[in-house]
Amino acid sequence: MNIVYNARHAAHAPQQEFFRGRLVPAVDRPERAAQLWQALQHSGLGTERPLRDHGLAPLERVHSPAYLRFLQGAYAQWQALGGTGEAFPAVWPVRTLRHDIEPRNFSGQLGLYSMDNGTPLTAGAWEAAYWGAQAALSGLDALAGQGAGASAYVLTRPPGHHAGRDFFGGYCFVNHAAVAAQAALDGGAARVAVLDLDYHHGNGTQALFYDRSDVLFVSLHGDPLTEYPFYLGHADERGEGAGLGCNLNLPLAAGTSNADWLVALREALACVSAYAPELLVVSLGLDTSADDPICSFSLGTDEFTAIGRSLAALGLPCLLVQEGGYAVEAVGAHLLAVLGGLAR
Ligand code: SP5
Ligand code: ZN
Repeated sequence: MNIVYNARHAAHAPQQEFFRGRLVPAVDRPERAAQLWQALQHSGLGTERPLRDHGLAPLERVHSPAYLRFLQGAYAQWQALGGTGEAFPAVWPVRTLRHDIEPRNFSGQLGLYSMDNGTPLTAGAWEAAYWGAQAALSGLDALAGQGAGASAYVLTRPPGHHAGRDFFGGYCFVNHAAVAAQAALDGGAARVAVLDLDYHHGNGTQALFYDRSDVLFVSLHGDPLTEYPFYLGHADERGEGAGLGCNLNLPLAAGTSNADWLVALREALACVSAYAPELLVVSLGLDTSADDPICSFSLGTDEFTAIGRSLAALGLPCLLVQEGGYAVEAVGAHLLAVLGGLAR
């Protein structure tokens, strides 16, 4: 097992986020990744691989230049407006408003490039997210030439799967899994599958590849009728144009039993297998656990081990990228269960 760690995740250390109109303690805290890293180091499960800088070009294959420019300068602009602490949007271009003109006003830009007010934009968000994408690309490098059963785990935060071509949200700024999938295609792969196991639907990843046949997106998640991100992730979203049939959503009711979750996992894996990708990217959210503070599935160590074993059974090169998972005391054990199952 190859492991790449983005130590610069700690540059993004939000204190607060909005929840029901009030500022509450931030959920995506550096402690999450510290716990994961500590668990990994004591496990003897993998070999750390170097984090190499691949520059901005691979991010520009997924995100718009205007959005990347915005992200890099956002916090300085917020401060120039007199903003202190984390930046939060206050206005959004909803239906009937225009998306094709970037306002000169920074509040206008912040709304144009975001999807919610629950994602604190900190001074270090860009640094942490940029190096997260570099970590995912480095994980991909580690897999090169290692053969069909090879796997790599990328430990980073903030997560990425809610971030789209030109917006942040759901604690995500840069879509690391999508950047890696696109880089694999650019490196010569014909087909890449992305399996998203986070509790929340990966709206950013889905949207990025929705009309394409060279990326299969398959996701198990809390039903968006009741769960974030609410506006995408339904079962009738099957892809469009050339991508028709290359998108599979398996929304599950909050409170779904572990047995039913595993049935859905089997269906997801059968779909991945049938697609015969050259690489599998897993958006590995651990917020499906019974211990998670913001989610409503109840996976435990046995189920996380089962995830790892079923991924191994696919016999595909596998790049796992860390997404959500907020039960600081439990995430380490859950990660080791997945990686332990995979390594057997
Ligand atoms: C990658 C990922 O898991 N993103 C999740 C984004 C969820 N955002 C909405 C959840 C808001 C919960 N905040 C509650 C804090 C007070 N308990
Ligand atoms: Zn999540």
